[in-house]
Amino acid sequence: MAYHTTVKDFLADHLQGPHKAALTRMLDDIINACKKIAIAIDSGALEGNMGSLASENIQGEVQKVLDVMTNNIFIESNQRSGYIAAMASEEVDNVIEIPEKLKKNGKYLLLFDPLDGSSNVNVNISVGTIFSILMSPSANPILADFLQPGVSQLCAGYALYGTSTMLVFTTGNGVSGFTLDIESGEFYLTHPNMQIATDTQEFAVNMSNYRFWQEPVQRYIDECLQGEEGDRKKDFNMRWVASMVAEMHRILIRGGVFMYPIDSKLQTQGGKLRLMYEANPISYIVEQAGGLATTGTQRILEIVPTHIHQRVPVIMGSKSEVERIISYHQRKIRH
Ligand code: P6P
Repeated sequence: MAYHTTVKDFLADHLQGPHKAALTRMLDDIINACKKIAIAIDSGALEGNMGSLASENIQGEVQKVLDVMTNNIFIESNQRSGYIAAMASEEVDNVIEIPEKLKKNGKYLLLFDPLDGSSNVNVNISVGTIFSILMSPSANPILADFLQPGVSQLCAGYALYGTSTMLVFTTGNGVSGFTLDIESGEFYLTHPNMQIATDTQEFAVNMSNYRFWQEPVQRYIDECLQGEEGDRKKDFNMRWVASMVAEMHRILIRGGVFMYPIDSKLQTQGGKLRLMYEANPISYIVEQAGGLATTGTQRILEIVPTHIHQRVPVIMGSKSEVERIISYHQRKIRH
C-alpha cells in the first residue's frame, strides 16, 4: 500500500487557527532534528559514540555520548525558526537561550527529552525523543515561564527509533502517526487517528520494584497475576522495555497500561519520570487517543509544576484499567 500524505500535507489539510504557520515550521524543524538523531543512533557504534561521559546531568545520571549529541542536534535544529523564545531539555539544568543573532521575538517554548531510554541504545533496543510546545508569556522567558500545567500544551509528540522510525504527535485534534521512508527522507501518514483500546490484558511495569510500591498498585498487579483464577477472571500479559516511548507506542497500537508509580525508594524525588518533557507530552497524546493519564490520585495534565525537572508517578493507558487503578487509590484514601 503506498502512502502519500507527508507531515506538511497533513498539517496544511488539518491544522487550523492562529498557530498553523508556527506549528508547521516548528514541526518541520523537529522532524529534521529527529532524522539527524536517527542517523546518529544508527551509526552510534560505528562512530564509537556508545560510551558514557564523566559528566552527570541535572538528574544526577551519567550522561551518554549520545545524550549530549542528540541534545545538541535538537537545539541546533530548532533555534533558527524565530518562533521559539527558549527551550528546556532533560539534559540541561537551566533555560536554553536562543542565540542573540537568531532571536526574533519568539512566542513559543520547546521542551524535550532528546533521547529517552538512552540506557537501551547500546543494547540496540528502541529509544525515543519526546517534545512539547507551550506558549511563551515573554520574548525573554525565564525558567518560571515554563512551569505551565500540561493542559496548556499546544503540541506534543515523540519520535520512536525502532524497527522503523516513527513520528507521533497531537495538536489537540487527535493523534497521528507517520513513518519515515528511508529512501525519500519523508515521514508519511501511516497511522491516522490513533486510539487506545479502552480494555486491555497487558500491563507494563518494572516488577523488581514491587516491594516498594503503595498498596493500590500492589493490589492491581496481584489481581493481574492471579489471572483467570482471581477477581479479574482473565489472564494478563506483561511487557517492560525500559523505554517509555516504546511502551507507550505499543499501548497506542494495541492497548495496555504503563506504570512507573511512586515507590518508597523514590518518595523524596517524587517519582522516576519527569513531568515537563516526559509525562506531560505523553499524557496529552494518551488523552487525545482516548486513554487516561494519572499519578494515581491526580490527572497528570492538571499538575501545576514547581520545578522544570520535577518528577511524578505515572499510570497511563487504556481507560478502563486506569479507572480501576484510580478507584483502588481512592479506596485507600477512604480507609
Ligand atoms: P527502569 C528511561 O530511562 C526511563 O526514563 C523511561 O523511558 C523508562 O520507562 C524508565 O526510565 C525505565 O526505568 O527503572 O526500569 O530502568
